[in-house]
Amino acid sequence: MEECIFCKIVQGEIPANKVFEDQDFVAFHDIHPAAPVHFLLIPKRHISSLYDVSEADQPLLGKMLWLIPQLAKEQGCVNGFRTIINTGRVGGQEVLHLHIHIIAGKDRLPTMI
Ligand code: D5M
Repeated sequence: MEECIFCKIVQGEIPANKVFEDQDFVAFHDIHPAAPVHFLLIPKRHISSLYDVSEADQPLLGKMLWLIPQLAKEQGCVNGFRTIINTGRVGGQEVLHLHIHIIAGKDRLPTMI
């Protein structure tokens, strides 16, 4: 996806403050943090949104969920965290590459991003 900004992060074409990377995923700090901890976990493969996943994506999605608490702990989220997935226009999704927001670090976390 030539114009996808998150694909460009995956390809190393634009910089990101990465907190994790393996063969399937990248996690990096959100450029507009809504809380002291605010990072995004994305699959390297371009999937536009949660609306666009297929049955074959189940292992990827399972790994994605499993990774969240590991990365949250590494980022110091000792008392929990919030996850947000915006999906499509109605869901307020701005970047059309599947991503999960992981936010924490203050008492009143936003419910929407
Ligand atoms: O949120 C998309 C999120 O992506 C939003 O919180 C800003 C963030 N963003 C956009 N561009 C970048 C770059 N280049 N680095 C880091 N974070 C970025 P959504 O759920 O689509 O509304």
